[in-house]
Amino acid sequence: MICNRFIQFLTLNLILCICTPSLGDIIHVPDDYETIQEATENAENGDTIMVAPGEYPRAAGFVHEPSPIWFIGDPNHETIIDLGGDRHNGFSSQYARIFVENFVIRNNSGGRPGVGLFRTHGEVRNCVFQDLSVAITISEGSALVERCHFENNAWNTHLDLNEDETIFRYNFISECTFGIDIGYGRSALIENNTIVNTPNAIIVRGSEGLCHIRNNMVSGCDVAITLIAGLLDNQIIDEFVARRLAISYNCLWDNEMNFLAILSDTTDVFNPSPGDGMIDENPLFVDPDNDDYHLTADSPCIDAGDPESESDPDSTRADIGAFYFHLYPEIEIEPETIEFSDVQTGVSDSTTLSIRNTGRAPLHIIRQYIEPIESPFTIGNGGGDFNLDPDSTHLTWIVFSPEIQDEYEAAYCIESNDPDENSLEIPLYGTALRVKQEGGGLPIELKIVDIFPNPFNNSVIVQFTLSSNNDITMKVIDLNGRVVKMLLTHEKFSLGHHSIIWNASDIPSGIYLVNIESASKTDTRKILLIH
Ligand SMILES: [Ca+2]
Ligand SMILES: [Ca+2]
Repeated sequence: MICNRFIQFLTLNLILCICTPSLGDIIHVPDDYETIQEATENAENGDTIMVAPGEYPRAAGFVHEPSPIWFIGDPNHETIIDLGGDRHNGFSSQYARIFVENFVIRNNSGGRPGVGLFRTHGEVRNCVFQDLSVAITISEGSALVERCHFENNAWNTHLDLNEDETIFRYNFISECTFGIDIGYGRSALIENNTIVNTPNAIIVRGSEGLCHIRNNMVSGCDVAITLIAGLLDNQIIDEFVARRLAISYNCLWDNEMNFLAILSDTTDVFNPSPGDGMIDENPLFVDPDNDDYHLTADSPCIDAGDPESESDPDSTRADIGAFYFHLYPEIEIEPETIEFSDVQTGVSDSTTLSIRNTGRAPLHIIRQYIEPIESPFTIGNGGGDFNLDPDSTHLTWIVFSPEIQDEYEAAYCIESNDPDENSLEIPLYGTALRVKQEGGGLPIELKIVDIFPNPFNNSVIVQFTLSSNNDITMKVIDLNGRVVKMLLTHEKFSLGHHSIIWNASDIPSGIYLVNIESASKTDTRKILLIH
């Protein structure tokens, strides 16, 4: 619920800031104003300040307005706010809602924040925070902090008395003193962060609200999750932990200690609730010695996040950590060619193609078609677009219905999201013989010519002939005479050969009778359905 709300929120903001500048003006720094502060003082509510690549000694501090306001730097992190080691804030807002994206903010001192939010809501995305005494402070407000890198800061995110839920997701934190520090706030969602080589990775203080900590990777830290609370009786620690912390689907690996509770009268190890998806195995990083904490293909953290959380961009279950491992679908089709031999003209034959997903991500079939369109080959049941989960198979029927004696050649084409085989072709061959003539070559009666395959397990083709244009009713009857399926009800057919496909997946196995009926004639055939 909460995630969806924020995603909608995020999407809306992207639309506001990128797609519809008419809601506010776009101001360029340094083209329109030389400094970010000057641009901010001249901006109006809803404006966007685009800051060009370059190094800037200051960002902006403001009180009530403009609000909301967007600050957008270069997406490749070439817009740098270097605070020169001084006691300066980067962006700091009281009451005004601010959105900060794509900046590198670095190098200050004296407890000042890179982004400071007081009594407001702010969103910080795709920023790099380096060598700061505090990266982000949020006081009596709330924030969304997403896809940021934090390196070598004393304090990363410090929340105090926040009112609404604050969200930290997909952040990478390395070599900081404190990772994510939830102060005496009410609630927070800490998900899919990777925190390494940071003495105190996640700290939760106080007793108010619930902190949901899921899908995080914490490795090489002194303590992964610390709970600090005063005035508590040690006897109720379990109940207290359960009320304050929901910890699930995290990989805590190679830390000195995973859980530590510091209470008023004791310091103790606590155990949140074992068995809820926690992983205590080597996450198999690509190259941690060179700061590459992406996952390798055999990592136990792939598809090991909370199944309830948002899917990864490859449509698979969430991975653990800030860097998901992209999985791919793999299409496999059998047989490699299809050949129909000696089919009588006016009659249909059919066979199935098996489409299998042998990859690790969902296979999306975008389109199936026969090339050229004008050919006696058609796609029967199983055509169209669909999704196929890993390790599943789908059957598509190929039908050959020649009208003229000849040799035919065409291709069945399938388009999918398999990255290296997004378009595949299966050659189709068919030879047609002249129809067996009874009388004058045209069908002389109402008759079921063939039903195949028989026995069948899901789909069956019923072929019939008509001696004249007629209204046809076709039904399936069980051995007690009950109608289990109406296939046709007074439908007009012209004289000649016809076939229809019946998908019987919703009917139990058994012997059935297929009955065809016109105003004056009727014919019945027995079939065996085996699921
Ligand atoms: Ca995944
Ligand atoms: Ca492939």
